[in-house]
Amino acid sequence: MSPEKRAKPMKLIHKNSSNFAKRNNLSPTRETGVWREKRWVLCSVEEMEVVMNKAKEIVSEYPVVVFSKTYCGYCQRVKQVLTQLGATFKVLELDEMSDGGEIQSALSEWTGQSTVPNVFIKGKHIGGCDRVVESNKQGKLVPLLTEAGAIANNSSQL
Ligand SMILES: N[C@@H](CCC(=O)N[C@@H](CS)C(=O)NCC(=O)O)C(=O)O
Repeated sequence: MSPEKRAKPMKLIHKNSSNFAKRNNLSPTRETGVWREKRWVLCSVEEMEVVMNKAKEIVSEYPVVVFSKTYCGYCQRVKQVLTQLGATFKVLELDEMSDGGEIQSALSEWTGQSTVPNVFIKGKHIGGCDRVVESNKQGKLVPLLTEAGAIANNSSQL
């Protein structure tokens, strides 16, 4: 039987690989499940590691990173907030990337957050839309963005 057929769909799209492996009688050290093009498929741990490293590199490369999906209203809200604050930020639209599902699974394992938007500032995991909006309301977002170098610091002009 092909690995694709052995991988049962689960209610939750993103689960950590060891749980997925246990449920599907797989060796947790060899294979993991990822959501790819509307179905669960098996993916080697090595392949997952490559994607995890890719996600971590992107996060360390840019002051602000938003993992997003084009059709997601929460993602649009986050991008709108950041734009209104005049921040520069890197957006990755996972639904337009061939390895978007794998990246989302890697982010889920890394941060415990399986949804988009998934926002990082200066390499630190911030969270989703609710967290970003709340942090802005509390006046904490602008200092974070400024410290990250995503907003120009105009204090010298005062
Ligand atoms: N309360 C969350 C809501 C995020 C959410 O529900 N995002 C949806 C997309 S609009 C999601 O990620 N669904 C699962 C998926 O697309 O894989 C937040 O503040 O970010």
